[in-house]
Formats: sequence, structure tokens, C-alpha cells
Amino acid sequence: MLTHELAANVAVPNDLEAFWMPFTSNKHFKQEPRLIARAKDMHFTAVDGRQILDATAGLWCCNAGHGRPKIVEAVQRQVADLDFAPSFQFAHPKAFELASRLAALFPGDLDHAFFTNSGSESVDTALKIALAYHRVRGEGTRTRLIGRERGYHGVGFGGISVGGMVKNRMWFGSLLTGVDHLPHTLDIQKNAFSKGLPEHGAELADELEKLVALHDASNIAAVIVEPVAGSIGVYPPPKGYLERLRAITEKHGILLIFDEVITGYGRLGKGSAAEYFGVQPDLVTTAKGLTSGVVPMGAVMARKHIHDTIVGAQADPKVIELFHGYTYSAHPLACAAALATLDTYQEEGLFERAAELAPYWQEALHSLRDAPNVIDIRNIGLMGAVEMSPYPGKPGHRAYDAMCKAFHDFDIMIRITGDTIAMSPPLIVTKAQIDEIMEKVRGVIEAVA
Ligand code: PXG
Repeated sequence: MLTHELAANVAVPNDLEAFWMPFTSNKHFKQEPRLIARAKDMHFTAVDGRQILDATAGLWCCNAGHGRPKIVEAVQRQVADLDFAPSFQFAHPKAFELASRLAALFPGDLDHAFFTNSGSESVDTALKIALAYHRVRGEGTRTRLIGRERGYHGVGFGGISVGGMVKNRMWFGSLLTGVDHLPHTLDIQKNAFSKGLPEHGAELADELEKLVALHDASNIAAVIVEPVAGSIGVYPPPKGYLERLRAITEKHGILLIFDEVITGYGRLGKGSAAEYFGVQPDLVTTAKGLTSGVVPMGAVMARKHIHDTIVGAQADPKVIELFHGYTYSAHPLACAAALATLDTYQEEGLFERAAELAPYWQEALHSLRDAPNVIDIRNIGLMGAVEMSPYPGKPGHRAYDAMCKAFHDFDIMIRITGDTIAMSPPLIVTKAQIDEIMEKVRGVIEAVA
């Protein structure tokens, strides 16, 4: 294949055709590619040698920053020592070590970890565990799953069924049956420019009572929500909302699943959103920050009673209790990366750092309020979103142009969803870099005005 060398000293193929890129406008990307060669700490290096400030932790995942020595070394060592070991009927020690570390990290009795390779797999796993749990208890009629409008739970059939982003669902047929959705919680009219949790909207959790009245609790297995909706453009929950959802689910014996693929591992300044909000879910889905994005991995945390019910139901110790798992569940490289990532978070106090920086991040972000076309700003922890009004008749184009200009002209990586710019810097970000992010984003917003 023909290649040419660019400033970052990396070979770039001349033919970009064969890679069918995920969640990307392939045609436009290939006309004007945004190619990355390297990454270190808070920066990517583009193939032309430019340093790009990472305001998104990659895709909300590189919470420890890039090229962190401890993680890099752990993965290098692991690949030489044990490249693969099966987790079906065999195992390797680091899998157990990691599960114990996670059991200690997540609150309450969320003390068993089921390993996956992505957030999507974590979501499917949690939904299946919820169904199996009720069935084992003799409540096999509890099969209905409840998600939320505008929710993102990955791209498996389970995840898009309980998810609520129309474009992710509308192409793919009938999806899972027996799924309902709670209303989303964004109310710009009442809550625009809220700092942190919005005042209005806790009562939206009561919509669950209507679904219970419609179907009867005896038919409902689980409710799954992102404690802070991420992908859709950072919707922090209204004050009291999650507590209400927990109270209603508990009252009716419905499991509550927090999808913490984004909020887990320090994004809110705690190990989990469950801990941050002091609300105890029954299952937690995670991925991304678990390995700081270095090796794909996810984990579902299950409360003791859920694990014990399913595993304990099988009287014969030689019989498999749950017919579920992936070839790469607890992959040695992923376990090594995760252990070193958790060490890095701990040794550098990165969760505490995120908590300390959150007020600074909030004020810096809200300083963009007077930038042109900005209609809302939302923040929590080290997550932030700036929502812009769309170009007339062309929804999504203003943010798309912003993302392209950000990369090519302002040397910064931002995420977009609809006409919202979303940001989630690595937790190693400095105050000076937060200022730099906001200065660049202001420039970008002005450039698309
Ligand atoms: N649940 C949540 C809450 C997520 O945010 C997934 C599940 C799926 O994870 P995987 O690893 O299967 O991709 C996610 C992923 C964006 C963006 O730009 C968000 C995600 C992935 C890619 C882009 O907002 N979230």
C-alpha cells in the first residue's frame, strides 16, 4: 500500500476507503481526515505534527491521560508474560485481583464483577443478569425492561432497545420486545444554565409509577438509566430524581441499573456516580475509564444478593450457573491495564483532583454563556456541555463544523452531539489547561457564528 510520511513521522496510507468508520460521516472525513499519530498526557499529536489538546479524554475514556508510564509498562509486561488465558473453566490470578479491587471501589455490596470488553457488552450483560435473577427467584414474569428517552446504552440490541436516541434505533427493526421508556430530563425552559444539578424535574421519576400501573410490577424486571446522561450532551439529573427512582424501584421489587460507562472511575470526582449521589443501584455497568481506554474492557458490578441468588440457585456445584460470557472476558492485558489504571488513579489522587477542580471547571465553562448562539450550558464533575442553537433548517451542522474547525484550526478535540459541544478532559487537566480549553472553545463557537 502506498504511504506518505508526515511531520509526526508516521506512515499514512493514501487509500482511506476500506475502513468503514463507526459513528462517522465517512464521506466528509475521507475528504478532510482528522488523523492522530500519538498521544501523551493531555495531548494528541496529529499526523502533521500539531499538538491537539484533548478536551474529551478520547471518547470519555482516558481518565488518567495518555501514555501514562505505569499503565504502559504493565501492559508491556503482561503481553510478554501471559498473552491470553481463557476465563471459561480456567482463569488467571489478575482477574480475581481486579474483581476484588472493584468490589472495594464500588459502594455498598456491589461486590461481584462480571467482565466484558465494552460498555455495550456490559449493558447486555446487566440486562441478562436482571432477567436471570428474577427467573431464578421464581418471578419469571418480570421480563419488561425500562430505559429512558435520549439514553445511550451502547449499540447491542439490548442497549439500543432500552436506549432512547432515535437514530441509533430507527434503522434496526423491532428491537427487544417489552421495553418502555421514561421521559428524558432536559428542560431548557426551566433549567437553562443551571450550575450542577438542575432544580426542576425530580417528579419525572414518578412516571415510573405510571408504567407500573400500566403493566403491573410483577412484569417489570429492571430500570436502566445513566445517572448523568452523557452521550446525549451531559444531562445532570434533576435534584432528587435519582433518589426518587431508587425509592420507586425498591418499592416494586424492580432492579435499578446505573449505566456508569461514562460516570464511573472519577469523572464526577468519586469512584462512581452511585457513590457521588449516595444512591445504591442493584447493578452498575462500566467500561471506558476502567482501563483509561488503554485496552478495551468493561465490568458489570452486581450486588451480593443478585450474585448469590443466581449462583446459589444451582445445587450441583459442577453445573454452570449463568450461561453468559465472552472469549475475552477478563483478558490478561485488560486486567493488567485496569490494575495499573486503578493504581494510577489512587497514587495520583485523580478522583480527588477531579472533585477539587470541578468548581473551577464549572465557572470556566459557564464563562462561555455570552458566546454567540449559546442556549444552555450544563456541567457536573469534569463533564460539561455547551448547547448552541442550530443553523436554520440544518440541525447538527453548527456543532459538526465546530468540531472540524476545533481540530484543524484551534488544535483541540471536542465531542459533538446534535448542536451540543461536550467536554470531559482527562482528570490530570490543569487549571491553565481548563482556561486554554475555554479560550479555544470560545474561538470555535465564534468561528461558527
Ligand atoms: N453506556 C454508556 C452510558 C455509554 O456512554 C456505552 C454504554 C457503550 O460503550 P461502548 O464501549 O460499547 O462504546 C457508552 C458509550 C459520545 C460517545 O461521543 C459516547 C460513547 C461511546 C462513543 C461516543 O458521546 N459512550
